[in-house]
Amino acid sequence: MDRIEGRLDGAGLRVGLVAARFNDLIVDRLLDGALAALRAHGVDDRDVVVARVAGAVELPVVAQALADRDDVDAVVALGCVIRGSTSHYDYVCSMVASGVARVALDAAKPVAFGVLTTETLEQAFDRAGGKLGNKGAEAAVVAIETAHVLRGVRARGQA
Ligand code: INI
Repeated sequence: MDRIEGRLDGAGLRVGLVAARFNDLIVDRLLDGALAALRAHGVDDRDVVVARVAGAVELPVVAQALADRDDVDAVVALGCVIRGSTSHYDYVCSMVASGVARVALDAAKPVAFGVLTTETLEQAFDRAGGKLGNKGAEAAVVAIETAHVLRGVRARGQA
């Protein structure tokens, strides 16, 4: 049996982050968590690029531009959609979720989904460094892991 698992070593990995400004009180915490997690796992600050966009709807197109760059190995998309603050919550959630998923498949690179979709601001705080952890940090670690899994799968295929 050939088992391929992703290491959580970010040394040498080049990571692009795209973060929404909408709900920046939350998204800034997700971004801080993601950057801290990348550093903690050995990603060099010089190998990190951060782009800011207006809202969650704009995340996929900029994630795509980052993923298309030869000098980016993995992308992390960060945002926060809160049901209470919009009547078009479902549209925003669906656009960002399907858009980010499509970018990952089209680019064949990890595009981690660090977008909170919550009912309330309190639930968002809980997941942005509160009692339920930091989903931005978790997404960053998943990006590192998935980049290694992809490398492993591709390397074995060439053997
Ligand atoms: N964008 C978000 O990131 N979160 C939200 O909760 C949100 N709400 O509530 O509407 C939101 N809207 C803006 C949207 O992402 C786009 O920026 C806008 O529609 C322009 O394309």
